Amino acid sequence: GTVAVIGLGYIGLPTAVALATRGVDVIGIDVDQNRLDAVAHGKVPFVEPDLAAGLSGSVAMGKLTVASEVPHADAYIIAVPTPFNADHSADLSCVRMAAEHVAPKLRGGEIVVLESTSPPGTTESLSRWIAELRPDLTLPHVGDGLPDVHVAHCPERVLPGRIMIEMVTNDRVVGGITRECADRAAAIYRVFCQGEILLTDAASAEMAKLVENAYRDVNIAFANELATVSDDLKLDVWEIIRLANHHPRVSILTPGPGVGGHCIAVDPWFIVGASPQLSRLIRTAREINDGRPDIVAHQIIEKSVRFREPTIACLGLTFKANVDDVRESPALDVVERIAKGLPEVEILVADPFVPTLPATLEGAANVRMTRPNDAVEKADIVVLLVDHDQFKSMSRCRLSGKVVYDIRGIWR
Ligand code: SAJ
Repeated sequence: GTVAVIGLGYIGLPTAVALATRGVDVIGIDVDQNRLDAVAHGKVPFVEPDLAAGLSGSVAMGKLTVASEVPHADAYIIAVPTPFNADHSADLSCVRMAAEHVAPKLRGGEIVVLESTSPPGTTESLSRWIAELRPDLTLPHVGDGLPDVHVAHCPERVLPGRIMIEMVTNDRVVGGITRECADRAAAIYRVFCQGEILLTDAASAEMAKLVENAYRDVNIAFANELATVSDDLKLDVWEIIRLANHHPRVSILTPGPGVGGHCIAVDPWFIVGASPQLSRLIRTAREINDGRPDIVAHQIIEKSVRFREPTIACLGLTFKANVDDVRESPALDVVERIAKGLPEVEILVADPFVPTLPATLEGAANVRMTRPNDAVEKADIVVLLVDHDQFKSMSRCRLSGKVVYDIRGIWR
């Protein structure tokens, strides 16, 4: 059968390629015409290891095609963004829009899978939306008999930078509105997933996904709080974590400038939104991680004002190492704050994955983009914000005589 993948982003495109390279006929749909054109030419619109070969191969073989309108297909995978609103509630408008485009094409017998990370109850809403749009079809509601159209949730859990590996090797949670829905959805993922496929109900699958990212957020918040507290106590957080991690049951994560990306900085809010009174630890962790860029920037600004006309090099702008993604990047946030806090100071930014100055820095008259080595050479103060491999392997002699703020602890 054919699979339509709606949304060719960081998750949809790799999923489309994973299916197409294994012989499934896949149609990719996106609202962005530039993205469709790129994919139609077998070109990856973002940096992700191992995606390019699979994409160009499946396009050349005719297994992956693109369309700007949702066609009829036997299965639909919805992988659209689910950001949050200013009040941290989930913005489900893209899921709703996908439902509106899929509903008219249904004939009965199809499976619709939501992959987008969503608050508990969203898959049930998706099913109801389609039912309202297509009163002629039977859709599943909890406890119902056999529906015409099956609806399930299969949250993605791949790590950017390792998507093509993890998509195959990770275990996968599939939550159906009915058991039959889960079984049908699981059949799609068995095509490429070598991990275990765990069947459950839709709301549990939604919550499990949120919990995975909240777990990581809470643990990173712990590390970041240690960094802030250690600084206050004039202690070296890296030394303390190194020592504590020698305990057999302690494994503290790495502090940094904060938490970025479109997953860990977002998903815990969906739990807080669903149960605001009771999610105290999860909310606090979010606030600690969101507050980190300001704390880091302040430390650097405070210490820099002692210098006369210093030049500051800021290394790294992406939200984490070895990716080109600056969405919700705490490193970028820190640079913006330093640039505003020290308007007279020249700031040189460098990131091997970011070719031009991101839009949010364009207005800053004191910020310039250069190559990493040039930035370091000209600088009095070096601020390391992202642990890219290229920075790790940078020769230490370049740093001698400079004041170094190694926020990721890679040069210890
Ligand atoms: N970070 C730290 N210290 C650490 C680990 C991470 O400061 O010790 C920061 C990173 O620099 C980055 C942020 O946290 O700014 C998140 O990075 P990440 O590598 O932990 O995770 P993501 O956002 O790239 O991907 C996560 C993964 N979730 C988990 O590991 C539980 C991935 O498996 C999910 O599929 C993805 O979210 C998603 O799409 O939900």
